Amino acid sequence: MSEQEKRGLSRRGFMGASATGAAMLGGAGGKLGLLGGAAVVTAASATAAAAQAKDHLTPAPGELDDYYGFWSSGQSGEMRILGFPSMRELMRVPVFNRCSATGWGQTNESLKILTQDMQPQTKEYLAAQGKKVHDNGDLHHPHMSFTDGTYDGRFIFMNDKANTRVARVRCDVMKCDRIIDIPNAKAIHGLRPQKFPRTGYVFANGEDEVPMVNDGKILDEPEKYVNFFTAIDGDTMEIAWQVMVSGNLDNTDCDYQGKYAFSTSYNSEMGMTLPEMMEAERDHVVIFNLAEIEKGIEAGDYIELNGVKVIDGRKEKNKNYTRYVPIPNSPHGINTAPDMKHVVVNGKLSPTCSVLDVTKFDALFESDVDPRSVVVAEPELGLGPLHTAFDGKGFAYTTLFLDSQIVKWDMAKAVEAYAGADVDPIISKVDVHYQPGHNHTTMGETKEADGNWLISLNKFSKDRFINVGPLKPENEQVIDISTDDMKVVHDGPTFAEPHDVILVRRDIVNPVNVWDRNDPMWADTRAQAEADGIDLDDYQDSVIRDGNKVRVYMSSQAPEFSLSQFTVKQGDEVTVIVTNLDDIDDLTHGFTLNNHGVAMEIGPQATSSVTFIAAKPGVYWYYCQWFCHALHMEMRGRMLVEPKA
Ligand code: K7E
Ligand code: CUA
Repeated sequence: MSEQEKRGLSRRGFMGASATGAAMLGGAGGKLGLLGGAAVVTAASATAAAAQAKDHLTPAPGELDDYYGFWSSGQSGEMRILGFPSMRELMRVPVFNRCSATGWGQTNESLKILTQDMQPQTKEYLAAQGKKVHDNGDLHHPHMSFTDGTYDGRFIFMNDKANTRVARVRCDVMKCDRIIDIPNAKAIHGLRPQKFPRTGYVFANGEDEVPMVNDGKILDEPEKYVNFFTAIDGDTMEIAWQVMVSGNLDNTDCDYQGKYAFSTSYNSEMGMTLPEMMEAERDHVVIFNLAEIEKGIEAGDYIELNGVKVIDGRKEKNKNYTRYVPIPNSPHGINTAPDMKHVVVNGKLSPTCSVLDVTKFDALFESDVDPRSVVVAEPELGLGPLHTAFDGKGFAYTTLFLDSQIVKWDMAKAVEAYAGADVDPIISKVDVHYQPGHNHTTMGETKEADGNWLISLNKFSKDRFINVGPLKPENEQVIDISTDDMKVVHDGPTFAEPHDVILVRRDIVNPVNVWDRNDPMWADTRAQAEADGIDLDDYQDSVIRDGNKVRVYMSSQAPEFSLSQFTVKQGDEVTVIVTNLDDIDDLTHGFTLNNHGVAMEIGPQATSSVTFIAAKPGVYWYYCQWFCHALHMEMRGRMLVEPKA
């Protein structure tokens, strides 16, 4: 037996020797359909199988995963797609970041998406730094569009906390198609799409408060600071309205009835320093009454700020737009349960979760009842509750950041205990490694939560992997929750820094293999081609001169560019437009121009374009950087830059 096999046995063999281990394997095998007739598990076969338990998360070669995982990447600014439960990273979708592989942030098509919905003041900030686009983003919360309470496979929406933006990714091609700058608000954090009847609105929290008129003349007048909650139309990506609120908005979610959205809020004190922010015993959850807000907008009860209709829903205003429910100090995550009734507010600094009952929200707006009357449970769960996931069977799974654990608890029992019954809602706890932030169950934020798997996104990996220097990966752990216990079955390292993830049944997501030639992504490029007398679908190579602008049209078909050379003059602004005429699966080409910092992806049947200045005379090779053919290395050509006369 090799050293490796021995180690494998000592770590995993024990698990298999126990009955629960065998049961767990039966469950895992059943789910993946890989153990076949694993219903009869002998002790010996269980041990052998347990030794491979971890491997069974990875389907056999050629087998597919059961779920898509859409991962945020925090300060990396991209969205990632993983197969789940195997945790195999399948794709990185650039959104707020720049991407060397695809040319995101460099191609004209991506630059349009990155800049078209920028606020004028953002353009000013960037221009002052000699930039057109932000280089970074901080993407925390990717969430799919809903129809009737479950994922519908149309879009994924996501926030950028760093530069106050919201983006949308099209699920048919898995590319970002809109990025909007949110005015007034600062630092978009929590984000969730409306669940019912459909998305509909995308709700986005502004986390940092700023003076109402932020002109550099106000710093120390807390009463002049406000915060903004934003509703975006998910179809048009236009801002529907904003609500001015008291307190820093953290996370958000909404009901399954289409009536309310709600956000956790820390710093109800509106303090600017740590001690000031910690002062009050209680902060709050803000409940937004969608119908009342729409009525208010209709009736003209708003101010217009930077082109957005803003309703005043601050605490002391007592209008019917919002209600403030006191919650123990500094709540963080807020998660609506698949029972379509309960909402779990995670305590963070308080060891409790507060459970709200959405059926009691109407009363809050209709009469003068105590806002705390919507709280139906407040179990003490452990230290540092941050986020909660659900299995659709009445159980909740809450991450305990400080305890480095996940606690499984029974929501119904928590409600009974709050009403005075002598019951303990806590079912079990499992150690995770280390300090979990978000967790997520398969389909868990929809009414179709299936209770198969839980993932814990841990902020620290410490000793779980071989050392890679002072900067360590985070650690994400897959937990089998198909039986009564929670079993950690997989460690997966990940780079900076996923906060949140959604796990979507694979039948819901159906991307295409080849682009539609008429995709709106390159509509502007197509229009320019038409103006140049070029039909992008009936390809003619052309070099069009327009003053000192030169447009170079070519196609690519493995293993050749249609133009093996072209000539421009020193100082020309050159746009290279490449159409990939290959129309089969998995045949992406690229265009990289040596020593010009120019590179882009061109998917099958796609058109991409990139613009640069030909600054220095000489011969420059361009080549295809996407391995596409046995003669891929030969897929290249030359640009001649002639010296200025
Ligand atoms: Cu808890 Cu930004 Cu969702 Cu991170 S937030 S953990
Ligand atoms: Cu085309 Cu490599």
